Amino acid sequence: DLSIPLSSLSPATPMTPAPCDLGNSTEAIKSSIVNHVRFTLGAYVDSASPNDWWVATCLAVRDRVMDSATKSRTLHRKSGVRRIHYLSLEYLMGRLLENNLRNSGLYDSVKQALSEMGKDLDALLQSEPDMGLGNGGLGRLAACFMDSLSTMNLPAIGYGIHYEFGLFRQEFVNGRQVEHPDAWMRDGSPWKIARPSYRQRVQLYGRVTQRFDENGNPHAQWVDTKCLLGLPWDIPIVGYDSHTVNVLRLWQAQADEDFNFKIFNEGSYIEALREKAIAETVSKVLYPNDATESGKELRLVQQYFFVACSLADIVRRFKNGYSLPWSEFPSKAAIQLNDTHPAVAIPELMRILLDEENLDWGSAWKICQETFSYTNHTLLPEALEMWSVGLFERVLPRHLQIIYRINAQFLDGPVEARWPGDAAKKRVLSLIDERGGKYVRMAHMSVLGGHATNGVAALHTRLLCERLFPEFHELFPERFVNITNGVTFRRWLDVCNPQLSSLITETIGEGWKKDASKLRGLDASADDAGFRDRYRAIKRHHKVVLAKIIQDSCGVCVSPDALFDVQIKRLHEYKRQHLNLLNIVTLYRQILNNPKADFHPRVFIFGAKAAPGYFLAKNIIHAINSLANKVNNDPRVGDKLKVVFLPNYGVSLAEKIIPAADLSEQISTAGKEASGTGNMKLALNGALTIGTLDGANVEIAEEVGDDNIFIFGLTVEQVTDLKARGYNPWEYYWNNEALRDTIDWIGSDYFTGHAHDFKPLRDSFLEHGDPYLCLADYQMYVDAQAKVDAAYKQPELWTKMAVLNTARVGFFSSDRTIQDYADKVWKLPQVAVP
Ligand code: B1N
Repeated sequence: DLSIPLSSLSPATPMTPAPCDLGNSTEAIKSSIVNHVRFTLGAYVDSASPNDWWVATCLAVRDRVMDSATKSRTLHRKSGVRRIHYLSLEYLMGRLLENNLRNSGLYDSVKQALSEMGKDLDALLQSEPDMGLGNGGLGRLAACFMDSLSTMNLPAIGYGIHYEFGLFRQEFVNGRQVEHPDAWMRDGSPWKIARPSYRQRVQLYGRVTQRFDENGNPHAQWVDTKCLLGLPWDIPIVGYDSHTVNVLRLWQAQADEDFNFKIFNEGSYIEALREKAIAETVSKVLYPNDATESGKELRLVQQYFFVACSLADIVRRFKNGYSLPWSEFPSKAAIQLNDTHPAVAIPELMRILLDEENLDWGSAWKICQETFSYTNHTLLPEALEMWSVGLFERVLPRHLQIIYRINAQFLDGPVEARWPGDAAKKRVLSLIDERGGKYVRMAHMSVLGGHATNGVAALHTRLLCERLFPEFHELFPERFVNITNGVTFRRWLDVCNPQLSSLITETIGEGWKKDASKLRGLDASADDAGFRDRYRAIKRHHKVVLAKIIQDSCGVCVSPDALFDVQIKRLHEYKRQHLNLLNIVTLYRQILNNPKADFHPRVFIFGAKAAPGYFLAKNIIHAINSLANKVNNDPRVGDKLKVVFLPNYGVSLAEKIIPAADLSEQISTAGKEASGTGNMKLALNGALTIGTLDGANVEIAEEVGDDNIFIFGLTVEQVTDLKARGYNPWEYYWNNEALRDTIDWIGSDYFTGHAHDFKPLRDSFLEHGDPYLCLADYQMYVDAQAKVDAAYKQPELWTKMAVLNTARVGFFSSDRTIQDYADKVWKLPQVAVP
């Protein structure tokens, strides 16, 4: 039993006056909010702006949360349990106020308090800017994990970068994507707290020399470096119905004042400030790439900067908190690498242990392996991080030396023992890729430097073992584990769909909020016509709300009685938004050719950002917008078909779209989507999936049952066979008239008046070999869509299927995912905060 008496948590200081009333009564909250309006913001209650009220409300909530944060921190320190440190370059948090209100149980009293002061909580909630410090699934997963860690009373710290600009804001101009900077914290943020006393200094560049310790032993010394300071900002993470408040600690880069001081004294005032500005670019902006890597120096500097700050913070806590030998470090600290982006943590911990703490190589390496574990999020070759040795050597010369030594010991040790004299095996296993230039393979280092490597869905983990790391898997089979992704049901049901949340609680009690497997209790309700009516009414309500958003942001009027068909995710060829487009164009042609056909009206809804430098992705956006423009204004089509592309897709927009979706498009080429997490959120909210057997779709199909999902397309094995035989998209083109007409139409001047506009897209299908096999899956997809149409015409059947989806996706709660990590990888006990 790890619980500690509450009295031991706060130091006995009888002289300290009682803090002001942080109670949860409406009166206490009202006075907190008013105090913040007056004394924090210096505003008059009568004339405070909506933003003032929002800030004051956040601060009133934060005051209450900080108390638990301090208690959690003290308990974790005093009980001396192991903590998990989650290292991620991205956290897609979205808005925080509503989540914090619902999780902390303050929602009703704050709503009441505001309403008694003539303010509308809902309006305040919608005015919060999104904290969009991530690209897509990987960053949103990190945010869901933070929620689950606090909810499940696990001692945790999330580490990341305090980007001044998050993911760009997207706008369409004549159907084309235009990017704008996202100044999410231009006015500051009430959720973050600076911690200047925990500032860190990190080194970069420079060269390596030797020094000798007191025993005359040589150690490497990293000298002539440039220095950066890292200022930590803490964001409290409130769990649902738990008193654990962990923190997300984000590092902001600052210039090293000492460094500047020298230049100042030499009289170069302007030069000194220029250095300062350069230093601050390190945490300026999030790289807008999802599942692609760019190999840019600033990106490597970003990675090392936040890793070095975080490790120094973890080491500080270990050294200050305990007087234990270094061999005990792993019993206090587990470190999870969210993909390879923070993998430089492995040589950095080695550097600290060897060069600063004077440990021998063997002891240091053992500590590293016991501390780290690595999550792989992609098999796409272009997303596997490789840093050129030249760049690495310039930025991190000491780390490169360490990597070379890790590599030599690995190749001469276990690899030589397992495959004596086999140079080919050494080439594929090496940490250095030498197939053309020399590159550091960050994924190999991550597998080697830790004790566990996991994939994010069952299929993905199998492919990881069989295709990406077969030799590593042969050497260290026990190191590979599957941990299927999950999403937090608080944000993705309770917050975004409170109506459905209430209906569920009314039907099966509220146990599901902490144990999602209890949702199975709803299975029986699928056969209850009264329940189905209410379920359908909730879906319709959200469709009405979304229709208004569509009207406002796209200027298109859509009927809530149409089938809402949704594809929301990053724009990437492997996700195949262009396969969706092929089907829509095909339907458009069918409607023109056969106006009387019995086709249920459908609204195709897209949300997606393309990486600014991803030319074909941007061409696909332009094509969908141009198609939308034609279809929506074609009187021959009327209400049968509408196509809308909502601009600036992100967490907050997702919260509006997901509860309103009827159909969830999960149509990636089999073997390409590691997991997907939007698929889980949509199924939870009662959208049926049309999808391939890829990523977590496979497990969703197993959970909901084959009758409650529309699966189509080639399997991973069939994709492999087809490619081995020699895939030729022209065969499909010539053998399928409807497909041919569709592609020809896209290549014509019909949509914009310029035939060349979509030539890149057309050529990708044919001239460039259709690398993601859209044409191979086209007919199966069109047929599956016809089945969807037939099923939607039977509302009772459809609703039954939808209810069964909600009832059967409990497995995809991130609480289950986090429990899997805690059990299988981190060996972390729960510590209840009283
Ligand atoms: O991670 C998600 C998965 O659900 C998705 O299937 C997967 O595509 C996504 C480089 C990535 N993999 N790799 C990235 C992001 C940013 C970047 O700079 C790669 N994102 C994923 C969660 O497991």
